[in-house]
Amino acid sequence: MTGERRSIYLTTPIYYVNDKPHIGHAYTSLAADVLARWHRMSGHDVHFLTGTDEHGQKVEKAAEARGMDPQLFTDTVSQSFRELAVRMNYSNDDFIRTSEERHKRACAALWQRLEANGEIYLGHYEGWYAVRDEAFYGPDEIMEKDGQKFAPTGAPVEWVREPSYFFRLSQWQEKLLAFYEANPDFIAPQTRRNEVMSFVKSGLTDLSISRTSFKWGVKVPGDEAHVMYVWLDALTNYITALGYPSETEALWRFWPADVHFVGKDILRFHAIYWPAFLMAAGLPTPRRVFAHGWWTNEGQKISKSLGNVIDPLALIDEFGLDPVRFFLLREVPFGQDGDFQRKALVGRLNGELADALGNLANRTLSLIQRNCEGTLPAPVAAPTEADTAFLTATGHADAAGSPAWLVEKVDALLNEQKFDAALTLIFTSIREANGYITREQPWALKKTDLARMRDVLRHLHDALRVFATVLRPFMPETMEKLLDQLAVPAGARDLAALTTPLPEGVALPPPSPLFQKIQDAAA
Ligand code: ME8
Repeated sequence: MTGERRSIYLTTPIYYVNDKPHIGHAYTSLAADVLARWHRMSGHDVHFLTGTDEHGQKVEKAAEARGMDPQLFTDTVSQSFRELAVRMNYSNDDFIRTSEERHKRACAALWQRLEANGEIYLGHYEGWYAVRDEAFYGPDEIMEKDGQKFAPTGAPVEWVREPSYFFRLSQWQEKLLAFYEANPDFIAPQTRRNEVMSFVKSGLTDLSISRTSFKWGVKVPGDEAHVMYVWLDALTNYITALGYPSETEALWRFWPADVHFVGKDILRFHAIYWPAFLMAAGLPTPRRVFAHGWWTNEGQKISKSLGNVIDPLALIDEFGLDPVRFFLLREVPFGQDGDFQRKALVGRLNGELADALGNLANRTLSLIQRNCEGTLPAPVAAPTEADTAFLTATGHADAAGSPAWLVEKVDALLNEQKFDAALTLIFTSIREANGYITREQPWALKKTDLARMRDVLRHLHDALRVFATVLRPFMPETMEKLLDQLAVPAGARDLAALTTPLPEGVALPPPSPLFQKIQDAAA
């Protein structure tokens, strides 16, 4: 939006293909999608990556349980994540699968580089492992219940004893702490940064990075009895997708990543192991890892055994895609845990989308259609005090000028991944616009002061154009529809175009409702 064009790289976690996607997976990718769309609309060069994590014991076991060959099984489940991306209207530039050849090449290259740098040695692992988390746990982290041993995450653990290669993570403790100090924005939100730092301060041990007790993984170069630890394999996806090990490839311009979006459950892997691997390999470290919170369903933990897993596709079928996209980012401050409540979804959809935004657009556009021959009027008189107050409140720097501050504020908030705050700000402006239309009553002016009515409608049209533009990344389809109804040309829908007013006399198509209200007995 301002300043020079930058290359921006945004990623989601690559999801395990042990089961079909649910609302949590949809949520992380949605956040990345909105930011990708915003940056593109600001004129930046964006690469947005998502995909699937296909190796490891967890996936191997899921395939076994269904009596399927792991490759065939992952082909099927990976496809359901691809379909989710299409149904959620994500604008990802690539979809990576860790069973692809390009990825195996990148993993081997990274391994060899770490080995050449003296960061890897062969030893023996003996300790606890949780297949569900694909993570090793120290003896002091283990809890016992009814004779069963568990990780702090609640995942059952098993005792593993096998030959293993190790990464010298213990040597990186001080360097990691110095890195966090030098890069205060690397881990967000701040509370999570403190957690990671105290974990690192408490001491790091060398990390087992290969397994020998199963086969479904990337083979260790030069020692095929070992497959790589699935997290070393998985994290590498972020550079595979940019052409690593060829650092001269065009896509390499996107490294380091601007934001790795992750859930809080996998922050440690991204904030500790990943920068350590990269520093050890002599590669630049990502700029930020943002760990968002955890969704529950009507107050309960989401779990298959409770049978309360929220299927994003069912939600889309019931409420429409854009209301679901809007709700997920509007309802809960990004970074905090959130509870999914149907009642809240219906309330937001009816109150904010249908009433506040939908009605405003419909009333304004219907009045223009009926009373201005369906063409865009130009302001005639100098703005009144009420007009100036309204235009300023809805983001215009001045009554005649550009919608500077709203766009700049939304930009600043989105650069900190404050999606909810950006939406709150936009909807506060929309409420101002509703106040203005109620006070000015253009429908009454049509009998008393036609020129004034035209001016009021024009100001409302300008405000609606700003709202539709800044909301485009959140609700792409519906906001395109609104921009069509506002007669904003396809080439004038980015942020820079907002400074150029639409010419007088543009023909507007007949308006139609943007959102359907929900009459919800279940809410
Ligand atoms: O961890 N609320 O994959 P995964 C919010 N393959 N977000 C949720 C959620 C919930 N209830 N449930 C899941 C893995 N998520 C690894 C990642 S990356 C190199 C490898 C989201 O399929 C959230 O983003 O278990 C979480 O981090 C991710 O799904 C875990 O997906």
